[in-house]
Amino acid sequence: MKGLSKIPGPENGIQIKKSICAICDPATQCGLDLYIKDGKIIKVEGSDEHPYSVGTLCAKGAATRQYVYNEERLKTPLKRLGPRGSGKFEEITWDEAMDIISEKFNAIKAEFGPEAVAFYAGYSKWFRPYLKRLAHSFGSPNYLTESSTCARAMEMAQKLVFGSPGVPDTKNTNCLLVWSANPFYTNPGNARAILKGKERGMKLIVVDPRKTPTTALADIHLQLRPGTDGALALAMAHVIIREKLYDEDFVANYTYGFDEYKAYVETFSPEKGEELTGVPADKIIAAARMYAGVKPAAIMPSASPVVHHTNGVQNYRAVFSLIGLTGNYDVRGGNFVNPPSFIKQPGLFRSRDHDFAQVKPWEDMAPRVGADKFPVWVEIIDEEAQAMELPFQIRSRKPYPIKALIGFGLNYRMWPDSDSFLESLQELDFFVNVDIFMTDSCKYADIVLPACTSVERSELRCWGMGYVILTTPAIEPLYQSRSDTDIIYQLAVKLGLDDPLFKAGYEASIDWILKPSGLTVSELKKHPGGMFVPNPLQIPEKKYMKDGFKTPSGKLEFKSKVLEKYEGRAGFEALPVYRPPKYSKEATPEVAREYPFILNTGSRLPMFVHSRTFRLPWTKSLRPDHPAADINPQDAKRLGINQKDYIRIATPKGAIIVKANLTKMVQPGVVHMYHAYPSADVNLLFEGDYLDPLSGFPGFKSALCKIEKVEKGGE
Ligand SMILES: Nc1nc2c(c(=O)[nH]1)N[C@H]1C(S)=C(S)[C@@H](COP(=O)(O)OP(=O)(O)OC[C@H]3O[C@@H](n4cnc5c(=O)[nH]c(N)nc54)[C@H](O)[C@@H]3O)O[C@H]1N2
Ligand SMILES: Nc1nc2c(c(=O)[nH]1)N[C@H]1C(S)=C(S)[C@@H](COP(=O)(O)OP(=O)(O)OC[C@H]3O[C@@H](n4cnc5c(=O)[nH]c(N)nc54)[C@H](O)[C@@H]3O)O[C@H]1N2
Ligand SMILES: [Mo]
Repeated sequence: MKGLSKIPGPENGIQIKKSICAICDPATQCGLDLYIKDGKIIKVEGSDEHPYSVGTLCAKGAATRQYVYNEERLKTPLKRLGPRGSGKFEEITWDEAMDIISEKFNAIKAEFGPEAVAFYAGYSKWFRPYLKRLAHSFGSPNYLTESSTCARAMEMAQKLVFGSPGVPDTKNTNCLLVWSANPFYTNPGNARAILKGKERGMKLIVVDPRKTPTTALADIHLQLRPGTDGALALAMAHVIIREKLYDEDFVANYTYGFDEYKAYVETFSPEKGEELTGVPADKIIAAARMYAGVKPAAIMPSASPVVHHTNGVQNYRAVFSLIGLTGNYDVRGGNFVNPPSFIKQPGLFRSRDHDFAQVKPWEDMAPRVGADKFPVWVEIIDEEAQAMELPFQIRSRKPYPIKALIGFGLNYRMWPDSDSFLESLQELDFFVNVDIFMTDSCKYADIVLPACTSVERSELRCWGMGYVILTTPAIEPLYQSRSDTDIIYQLAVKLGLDDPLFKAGYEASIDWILKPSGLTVSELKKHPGGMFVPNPLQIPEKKYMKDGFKTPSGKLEFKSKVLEKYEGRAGFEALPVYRPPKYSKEATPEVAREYPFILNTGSRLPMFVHSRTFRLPWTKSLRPDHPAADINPQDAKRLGINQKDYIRIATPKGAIIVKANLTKMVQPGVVHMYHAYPSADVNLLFEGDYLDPLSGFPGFKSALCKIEKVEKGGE
């Protein structure tokens, strides 16, 4: 029975220490009970008292020991000896590493300006406010993150429609419209909330091109063709307006641009919707009636699948407009505005993490990377530069050169046309990568620094139910690894930055950030497993009635005033205009003749997180035949492909060879391929500028490809 097999106590020298699992990031961190003996983790369990994970762990968290004690861990700082990519390094001390980095950065700053040094965060979120502050204190606007392919475009769409994002109040809703997520693989908390909702009779509609554990529970599954979300949402709006199911009072008093939106929506009959999306007209009608008819109703979006298209933001604007149409904005059980507390996560307390990170106004620095190409990004995204542009600016040196880059978990396979990014990296004068493991990206760095894992560091986290934790190291950092924040703070000192909070230190910074909440480091340390926030914020409904909307018109915008300025620029239309994906049978029939399949990449697998868990024996064993692409058995039969045969997936840009996995999860005509495999990198198949012009997001989920059986393959 749980916990009984290894009873902690002085007689056996076993202690239980609390921590959190950060193998995935950031909304889904589970509480960990770590059994420690002689400074080593001997067993891992989920923490029963953690209100988010309530004792559970997924396959990845259960493999924590294989992650922490992995033989691929970086052990010491390294300095490159051989050519970039050769993997030849010499071990150096931390002092030497910090001296080399700070001297190089300061020399580049003196010659080219601080903006010539870029600071990048991969998928990890926990150290971001400190890293952004480091960049800005140094004087560089070029703090960039992985969110340039993840959450920011969804946020852009939300900001354009209603200013402040509304999160689905799943606990209180009577109808949940899941627009693209598959939380049974990606977000256990949301999956639990769906199961609970179903128990109390909540209706469930799921929009997904595939069959998944989430669609299996749905009352209505809208199985659209990838990248056609905008057309589907507009057809649903057509039904809602035609049948007068919309909230006339809300629309009349709190929205902008309804008449033009209505006129546009009139051209999207359910039949037209069916033609564009592949979803039968009667299902579109049924879904529209259900979503508009049941009150309150909430839309659960996802960070990536809808915006990984060349028309992504406009598509999500069409989806979010449904929230305005039905008056489900900022109401309990609808899309409720619950302001984030720390690192974009709600926690029912106020903090100053934004002010902490943004030490300088943007106007006092050079324009951010991507500012020219993505003006709407600059106008409404406050956090960072657009990282998709980084490889281009390194090569073009326009509008100014980028000479040095420090990545915290930089993985070049995250970018489309990953090969070209690798070439760009080699054009830099100086590249530093900080990672837990020796990755292929690290092999191209001049200096590599070893970071420790979540169980070896101190980290602040919060969860939506008003729970907060400041972890302390459960074990000492292994080898010579250090926590990312230690590295950031030490670098700030070495760089000679005149920054009071970097001088005061990490914990003093947390106290400063948490000041408005009344929480303190010393109080948090008394609760090693975390604590409920003492006076949780009571957040009222319909705050727009008093404060208006944070949009230029002060209303919810069916027609965007931000975008009105760009009249005539393709992709920047003020109405949520539907365009088919840049490569599709509608937009490029000639390409589609040669490349008849839709290539959809990166749908998550339950046992992998991007590139992180391929190296763990337990998680790897759950998908032994990989890299593999999913194809429908009908397509396979037609092409003479059997399970585990090797297939070649080719786009106009390139080709990879992988195994075939035949599954009815996938609709005919679509090939699904997981991303980030070192031995079959699907991002080689995308051109670097295959992007949504509005957000700069890559079209990872709707390109065109062909497949053929081949005799021998990669792995
Ligand atoms: N084709 C395709 N490409 C995609 C996607 C897709 O769906 N399809 N999805 C996109 C999306 S949504 C995302 S979020 C990105 C994710 O892409 P990445 O950011 O590349 O994600 P990871 O591979 O998880 O993490 C990058 C590195 O961070 C390291 N790391 C882990 N924890 C820490 C830590 O605490 N500190 C430090 N310093 N390093 C750490 C890992 O070892 C890894 O080498 O990929 C994007 N790319
Ligand atoms: N196990 C695991 N969990 C993760 C991650 C991971 O790598 N592994 N990554 C984390 C990250 S960075 C992210 S961004 C989230 C993503 O979280 P989710 O969005 O929940 O996961 P995905 O599998 O990327 O996409 C969800 C569904 O979108 C569908 N989809 C694909 N294309 C389209 C489309 O064009 N339109 C619509 N409507 N649906 C489409 C896919 O079929 C898939 O079933 O997961 C997070 N959680
Ligand atoms: Mo993501």
